[in-house]
Amino acid sequence: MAKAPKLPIENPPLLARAKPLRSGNWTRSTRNKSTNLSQLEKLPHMKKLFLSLLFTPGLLLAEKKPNIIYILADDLGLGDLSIYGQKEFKTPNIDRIGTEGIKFTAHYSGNTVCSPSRAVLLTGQQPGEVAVRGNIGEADGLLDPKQVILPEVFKHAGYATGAFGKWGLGHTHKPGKPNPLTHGFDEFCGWKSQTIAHTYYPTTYVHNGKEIPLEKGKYLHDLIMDHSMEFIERSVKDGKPFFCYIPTAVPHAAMHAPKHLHQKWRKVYPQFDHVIGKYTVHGGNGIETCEDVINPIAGFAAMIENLDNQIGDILALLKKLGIDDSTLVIFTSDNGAHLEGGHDPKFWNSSGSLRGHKRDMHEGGIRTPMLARWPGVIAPGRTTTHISAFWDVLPTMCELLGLPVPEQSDGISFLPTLRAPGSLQKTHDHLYFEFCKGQNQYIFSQAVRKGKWKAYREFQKPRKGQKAGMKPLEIYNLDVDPFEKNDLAQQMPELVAEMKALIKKSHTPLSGQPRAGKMK
Ligand SMILES: [Ca+2]
Repeated sequence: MAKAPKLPIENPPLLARAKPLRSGNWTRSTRNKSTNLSQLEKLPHMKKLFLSLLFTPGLLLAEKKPNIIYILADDLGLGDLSIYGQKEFKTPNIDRIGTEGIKFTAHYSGNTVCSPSRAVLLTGQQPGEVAVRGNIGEADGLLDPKQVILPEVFKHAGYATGAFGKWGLGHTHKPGKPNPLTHGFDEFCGWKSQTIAHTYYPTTYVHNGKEIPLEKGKYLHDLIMDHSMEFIERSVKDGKPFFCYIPTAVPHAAMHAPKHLHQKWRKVYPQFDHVIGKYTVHGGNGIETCEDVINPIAGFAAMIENLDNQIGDILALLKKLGIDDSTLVIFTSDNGAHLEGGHDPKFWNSSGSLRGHKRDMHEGGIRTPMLARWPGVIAPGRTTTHISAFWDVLPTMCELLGLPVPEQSDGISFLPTLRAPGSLQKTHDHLYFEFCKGQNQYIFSQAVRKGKWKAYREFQKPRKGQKAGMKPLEIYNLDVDPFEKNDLAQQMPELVAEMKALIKKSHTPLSGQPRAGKMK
């Protein structure tokens, strides 16, 4: 077997070096920590300082602490929602989040695949700094336990915290191993691992660290969504503000959908009944099988309709519970549209006329929908072109809660944009992205978004007479060339040099860690 060549950068990093905290105000929280005053005496000095700040009148927002529901779709492209231009079907309930709130047109996911994108979201670290740079979601301990991550910020603020769906950062059921519960969630219900989340009919699921048999034929996604709504109701009953994180697996991997909706859409698109969607669940524990899907085109539409109905149920629940005005709902997706399980993003225009899909650094791989609704705070019907990204979510939530931002964060709060458009919103100098396919060094790419400019380059495998290396940097003007067709690099040597410098500055090579090609 040919030996894999080394990348012309330092080893593509998969695990981050430890980074000191930005301030002494944060230290790692533990599950079920309460913040009563008697406990302060037992805490280290700096943690006492932080917690004492929580009890200082006027430091918290004057308004009631809002509930947060953050819904993260999986591999849903920018063009997969009718509010972003989908013509083949409607997503009226998801669209409501945007029409009754705000639509972002330049929001970027944390990466072009699941695990690193989620790591960026939870840590607030930019893609060139974060611990995870590719899909290694079957490994455990991917997140640095010394970092204070998103759910822990909510824990510190006295919130109930729940996660429902695909964790994507290791197993969720192994005793003694990191899992959502050790990273700040009070409750987790979802898939046992990222790989098993490729099927919606696994043999088991995990609830609060326990692996539970799943009834044969039960569509796991629906069970998980039921748990998310029970969590919302229970939190309100308990009188606690809540952070409800719903990293749904929809519409990722196998095009499994509830049977009645699948049948409905097969009648709409009978011309695709000859197409069989296949997905193999690799890895895992070897016992999961993945049922083929007759007419995956119908399966995709049915999955989206099902999710859209459930978002409608959640919005109705907020009204019923009387928390509509005190709940911020955000809907987004972890990366661009996928090409698996018989899904046909070209048929659906899933990338919204952008170039590329999941696993590449063109806009279709990383630019993602984001809708945010908070009646009474976010004026309805707004659209923003503010350039933002997943690593902005942590500082946004910290600002919302009146808490310091954990040191590792590279983001900028977009709360000013949510509250009102205007000059208060700070902007990024640039956004940097990199992707290293977990176990394959041959696939590596980098991108920069700086204003209207987009820079892109990818690794070139060794070919006859040519060494392996990074291909020349490409430059696109997204204002006039959103599909990245017209490479301007030859005409703009100064911008090429500037972008190369930004790539160098933003990419942190990590030493002493496993190389991508040697990961097991
Ligand atoms: Ca994904």
